[in-house]
Amino acid sequence: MPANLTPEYFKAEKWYKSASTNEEKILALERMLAVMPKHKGTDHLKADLRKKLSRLKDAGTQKKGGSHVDIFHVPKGGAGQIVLIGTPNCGKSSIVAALTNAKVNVADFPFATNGPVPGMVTFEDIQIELVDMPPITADYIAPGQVGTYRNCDLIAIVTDLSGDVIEQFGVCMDFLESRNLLIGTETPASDDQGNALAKEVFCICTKSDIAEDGALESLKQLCERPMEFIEISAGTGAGLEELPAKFFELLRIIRVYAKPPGKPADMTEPFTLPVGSTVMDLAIDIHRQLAEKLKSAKIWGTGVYDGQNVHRTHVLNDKDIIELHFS
Ligand SMILES: Nc1nc2c(ncn2[C@@H]2O[C@H](COP(=O)(O)OP(=O)(O)OP(=O)(O)O)[C@@H](O)[C@H]2O)c(=O)[nH]1
Ligand SMILES: [Mg+2]
Repeated sequence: MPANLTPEYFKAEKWYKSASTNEEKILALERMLAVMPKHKGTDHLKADLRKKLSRLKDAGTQKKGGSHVDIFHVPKGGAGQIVLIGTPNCGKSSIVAALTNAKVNVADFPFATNGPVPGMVTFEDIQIELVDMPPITADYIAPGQVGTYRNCDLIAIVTDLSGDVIEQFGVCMDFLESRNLLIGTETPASDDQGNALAKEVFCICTKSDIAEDGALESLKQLCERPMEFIEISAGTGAGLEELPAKFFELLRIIRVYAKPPGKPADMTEPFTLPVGSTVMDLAIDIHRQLAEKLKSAKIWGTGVYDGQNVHRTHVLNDKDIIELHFS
């Protein structure tokens, strides 16, 4: 056993030993490799873990199609996917019920939800996907559940302001941290292949109608990382109206409308792109091969005059209208 292995490493090793699916084992091994101190003494162990990892990955690709369905794989829909995490009975399903048409199970007993349920939230002219999830506790998380968080765009921790917020928040943060899901910790945000592992996180504080005095303030004080806390009540509807705009802002996306030359822009179905995207990124999003033929672009929107010619590196803003010309 090499010296200098850290508590973080042992935590990941414990996760590996308790993992019940190959997919989760892979994630745990990746975590072990990511947090392993880098020095000569760990070379052997590193090689060993890499071997295990590649064997598991091979097993995954060789598996014949058929009976196994991963219920925690939620295909992405809409302009972005936000997945809820929280302890039992904290109010997750009630939020999805209030904002979407999804059929979720709201109940006054814990563990009422046993699989992911996606719903669509409307924000102005786009749809954002919100996924209800089974609860987690300090000791239990459904096998494979981590996969939904791994695949999403944004994670929302739900805390019940009428309960022990510090305990609930701690359980969620411990889970996310130990699975390498938090952006900005010392561990890398992506794996060896450059796949994103870590996610942005924010917190929805619900049941404000029956909140304990000072619950939200104590939670904000406790949280060491910059994080958005949004207070709502699914019971009375307080704060719910502002949530879709918040989701849009936190997903860090923009909407752009494509205008065919000589015709009005199609204002019904915007393209959605990450903040910071350029004219060229839009062209690639429309059609990769066509993008190579991009000759010029005209824009109507923020910081430009109407119909201004812009370069392919021009950074787009929300609600810009773009006319692309191809050669
Ligand atoms: N007063 C009040 N009650 C709420 C609010 N949101 C949810 N509840 C109640 O809290 C209980 C649990 O709500 P759910 O939405 O089912 O909680 P959950 O987090 O999905 O629970 P699990 O699926 O078991 O993890 C239900 O009895 C809800 O009616 C709220 O904003 N105010
Ligand atoms: Mg539920």
